[in-house]
Amino acid sequence: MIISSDKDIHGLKEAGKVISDIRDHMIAYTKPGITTKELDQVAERLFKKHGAESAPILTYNFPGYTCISVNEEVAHGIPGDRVIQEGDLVNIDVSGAYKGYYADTGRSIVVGKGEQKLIDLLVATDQVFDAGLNQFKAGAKMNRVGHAVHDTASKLGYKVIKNLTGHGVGSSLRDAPEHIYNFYLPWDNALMDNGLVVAFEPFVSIIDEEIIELDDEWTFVGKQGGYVAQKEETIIITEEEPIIVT
Ligand code: M1C
Ligand code: CO
Ligand code: CO
Repeated sequence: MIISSDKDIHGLKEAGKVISDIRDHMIAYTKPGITTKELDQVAERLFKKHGAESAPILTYNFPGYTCISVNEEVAHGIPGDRVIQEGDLVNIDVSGAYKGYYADTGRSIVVGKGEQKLIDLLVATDQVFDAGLNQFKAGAKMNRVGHAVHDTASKLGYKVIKNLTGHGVGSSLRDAPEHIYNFYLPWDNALMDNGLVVAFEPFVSIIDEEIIELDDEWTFVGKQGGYVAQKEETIIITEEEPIIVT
């Protein structure tokens, strides 16, 4: 969506607060011994408490309130019996609707004491995210974002997942633009509108550049089975710095 009033900004910020609060509660509960289903139940309780709705359920009838992806799982992991272990790489992706506005956010974390290579991956993911975030400016070409994402990841010695992208968000889980690429597309001349709301979500990876879907028709894993981390925020593009609502 493109925001057209203070009411929209307010509504998005409110939705962003609810959704990021659910994300942060889930992260706080992500400890060895808890199952991904139990973590999702933390989200269920909070969605209900706030009077918010899960976007994966509303939009796709996804079998969970949130997506929880562990180790080899990259994204869209289905909450279930899997028990979180010390050292796991866990991605929690929360998206939902509150009073008609949609927000989408995700984080990868390492549980407890983890391998150094995973900690390094998370540090790199933050740096890649920030490099991309700096490129959002009304009137600029959208392809600067992917350029900065890919360049920064490469300089740090990492890959990006090329077949996962960010997207417009706000009035639904997936608004226009359909894709915000995490690599450089020279022919893409699209410009960023002032007030455009997007979910920016680079996936930074140790070896893979592509994901494939498992037979459950939801879970994405790396084609080569390597570790991948994501950070996602819902942002409003302005002529100044973007506003992060999550
Ligand atoms: C695979 C690109 C990554 N919140 C999820 C998303 C996409 N995730 O938009 O960030 C969608 C969840 C739908 C089940
Ligand atoms: Co998401
Ligand atoms: Co998203």
